Amino acid sequence: MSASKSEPHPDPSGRPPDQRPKVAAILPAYNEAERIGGVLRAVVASRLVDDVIVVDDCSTDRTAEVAGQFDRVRVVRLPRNLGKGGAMSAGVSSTDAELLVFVDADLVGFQTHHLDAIITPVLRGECDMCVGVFRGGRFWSDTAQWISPYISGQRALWRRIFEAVPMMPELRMGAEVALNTAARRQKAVVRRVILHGVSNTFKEHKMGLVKGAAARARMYSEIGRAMVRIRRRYPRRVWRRKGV
Ligand SMILES: Nc1nc2c(ncn2[C@@H]2O[C@H](COP(=O)(O)OP(=O)(O)O)[C@@H](O)[C@H]2O)c(=O)[nH]1
Ligand SMILES: [Mg+2]
Repeated sequence: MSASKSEPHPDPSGRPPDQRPKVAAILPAYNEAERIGGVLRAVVASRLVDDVIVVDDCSTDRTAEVAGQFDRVRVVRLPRNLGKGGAMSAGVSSTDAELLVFVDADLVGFQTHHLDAIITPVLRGECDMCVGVFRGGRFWSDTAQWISPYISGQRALWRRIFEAVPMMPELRMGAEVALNTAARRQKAVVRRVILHGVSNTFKEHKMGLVKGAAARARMYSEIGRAMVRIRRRYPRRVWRRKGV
């Protein structure tokens, strides 16, 4: 599964790598051995990405082994499960990249041009955070993103927005809502791009109906808790005083 076999895509930012900020793609992955290969093939073929990091925190399948077969991929293995927010933080700590792009490891139909479409508006200075929204992949993926378009794991953002959420390692599946709040509080310009033909794999499909439904319920409670925590920790006036 070497990336070198596929031709790299042209750089849509139009800038040579030494004249643009360093970009790291970070994929939090827990038990995604069956799905991560397809996503990584798309990521490693991007000319916009300098560093590809997979964070695996105690998967019980071969996620780390599959990821490790890609030439350009660095696998960060954590000794205990920290949840998605913890994995994202560990990925960020392992790189000095200024521009971060997060991608879920269970995407279906994700291609290099989708990744580039998320990164390019930030690189070009058109926005500070760009969120990728599914469309035309699967009905329920589309519906979920139609209801809550900003709760997406696919996003590019400046490192400073990520670092403005100090409790990120504890937020588990609440990571994205916290980033949305941090971006709003920083008055960051946020844009959405549509990822045509992309969808994700449902928890119920990955884990079975009962465990999947329990994981979904847990996810909604983690999102709710994260919203409360970040708003409590950073009420609007405190952020104003901090000047961010
Ligand atoms: N490293 C790590 N990744 C996780 C964890 N929980 C979820 N993820 C990853 O985060 C991404 C999104 O998670 P998923 O369960 O698919 O959430 P959904 O897409 O919102 O249903 C996938 O790549 C998961 O493998 C975790 O505890 N640790
Ligand atoms: Mg998913």
